Amino acid sequence: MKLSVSLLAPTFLFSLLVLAAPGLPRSSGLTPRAFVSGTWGLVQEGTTGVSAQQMVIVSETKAIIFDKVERNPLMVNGHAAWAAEIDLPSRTVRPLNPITNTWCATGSFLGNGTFINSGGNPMVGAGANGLQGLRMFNPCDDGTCDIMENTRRIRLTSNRWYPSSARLEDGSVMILGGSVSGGFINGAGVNNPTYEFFPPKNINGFNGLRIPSQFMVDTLNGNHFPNMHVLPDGRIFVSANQQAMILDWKTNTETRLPGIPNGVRISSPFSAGAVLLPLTPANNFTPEIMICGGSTVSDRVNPSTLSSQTPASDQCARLVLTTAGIAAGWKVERMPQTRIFVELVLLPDGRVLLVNGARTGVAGYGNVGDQIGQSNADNPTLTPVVYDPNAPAGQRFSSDGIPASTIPRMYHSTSSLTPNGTILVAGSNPNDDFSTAKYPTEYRMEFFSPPYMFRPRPTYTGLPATVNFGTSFTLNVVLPSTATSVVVNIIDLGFATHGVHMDQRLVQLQATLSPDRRSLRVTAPANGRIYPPGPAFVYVVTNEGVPSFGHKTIIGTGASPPVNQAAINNMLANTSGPAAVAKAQAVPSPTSGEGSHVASEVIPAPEQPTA
Ligand SMILES: [Cu+2]
Repeated sequence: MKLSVSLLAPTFLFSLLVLAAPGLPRSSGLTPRAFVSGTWGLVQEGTTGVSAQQMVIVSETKAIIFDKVERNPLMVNGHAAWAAEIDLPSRTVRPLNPITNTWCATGSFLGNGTFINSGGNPMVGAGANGLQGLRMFNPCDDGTCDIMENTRRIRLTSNRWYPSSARLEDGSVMILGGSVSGGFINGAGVNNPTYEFFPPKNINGFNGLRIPSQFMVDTLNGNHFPNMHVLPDGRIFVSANQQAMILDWKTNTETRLPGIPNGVRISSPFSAGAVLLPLTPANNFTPEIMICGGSTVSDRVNPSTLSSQTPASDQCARLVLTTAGIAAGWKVERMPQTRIFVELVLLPDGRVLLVNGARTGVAGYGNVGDQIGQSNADNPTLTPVVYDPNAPAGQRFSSDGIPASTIPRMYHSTSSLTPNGTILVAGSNPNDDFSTAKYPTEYRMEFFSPPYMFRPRPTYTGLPATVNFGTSFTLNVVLPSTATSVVVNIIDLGFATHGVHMDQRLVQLQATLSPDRRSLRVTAPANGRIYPPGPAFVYVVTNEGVPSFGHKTIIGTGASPPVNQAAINNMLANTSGPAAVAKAQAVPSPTSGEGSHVASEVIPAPEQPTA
């Protein structure tokens, strides 16, 4: 009989930890490789009412989702909604009412816990022009909060369709790239190869205006939704198309890195998933990036010559971002199947779930020669794969015990870890508008439950509402009887869209369990470069790999990011609001699909009445 590693490893490590534990202070400096094996749960329950193109967990009980303006069944203010709040315990939804079209926007939290959604799409139907949209949301528990927009005063410098964003060490957000108008793919005629900050900064001589990025020129055409990860030195890892770099935003310096191996393109419409692997005391908070999936097809041909049947890439590539790691280059592994727009979701036990996506084709809809319905992709990957970054090479991927879904999660689907440890999957809509064709507009929610959900769970109380850098706090814990030690993992659950998870991050904290196992002394991250100030979900994880519920706190002081009024004034004085939108002039120019059916007149932006 052959025992699989996933069965063997936890028992083996568990016994090591038990042997090591007696008589020693139960420090959590080690990264546990233990995890719970067994059968996963999968339930389909609840519907989202708007298609979940973008998903973000905003509190212990709420998620919000954004869609594009389309004929969704959920109504608000007499029109079809394109945003909604999900109540996770009851799996019900409440419509939200943004002013502008959130189609292919990005999202990040500020350091004070306010969520911002930025960029978007021109006017469609009831939705005003969102290309320069900047929408704010303060989470609430009482069903009264909504998206706040003031399109004349709070907006981006410039049009951004398919941008990315990242929360920085000062609690502000950087927004990078995108197109000035939409289409299947970026191109020189529509590129916005710049970045900006919210709130605007006077930095590098640009005083609130957008700052050029040569990387976003050099990575044309396939560079929509570049992957961004804030590194423990404060710089930002950025990858797009076949290239990677580190951006020092304080000096506007780009340091190029080895390109993505084997010619794989990794950003939309050749969307891979990317993740910053857990930062732990055991790895000395050394950053390592993993990028999975993508495609090797050309980004220069007319998309009608591409096929929904072309296999995507099965490559996962890892790069350690130290001098030695960069010199050693990308390490390539192979997933059990090829995947396009795969989601990489960090689990509380330090593993990564690969979920959603398709085996063949590319992102988007209405473009390739042999569309399925309107989908540019086919052959959905219905069974998730879990990846253990600490297992020996060759033994890291497993679908043992994971049920297959019956619901394809194609383009415009999303996934996120939730506070209680389940993984929420929603969305899929490779269509211009609501459609029942294959592949339809999908509203059904699914929840995957890893085997740890069925074990006795640790619980804790005493988490402060804010936890400042370098400070310590004590949790009162109740551990399962078999647990001998714990670690504390704080997770930024991130913002999911198009296979990209903005800001997703797992940082393991220094923590010491009292001899009676009832209190846990925890030390916050050292600074905002290890964990940018803002929301975190705190999971106490046993040596057997069983996490607690992830209660929410704010890392840092909870203060608003720095506001430079002169930079704001300069931005407003020297940029205009949403301008006339030309049809995409990218080469090749899309004549159908995403971006081909939008209003192109100048749209006066409505001002939201002030309360
Ligand atoms: Cu999109």
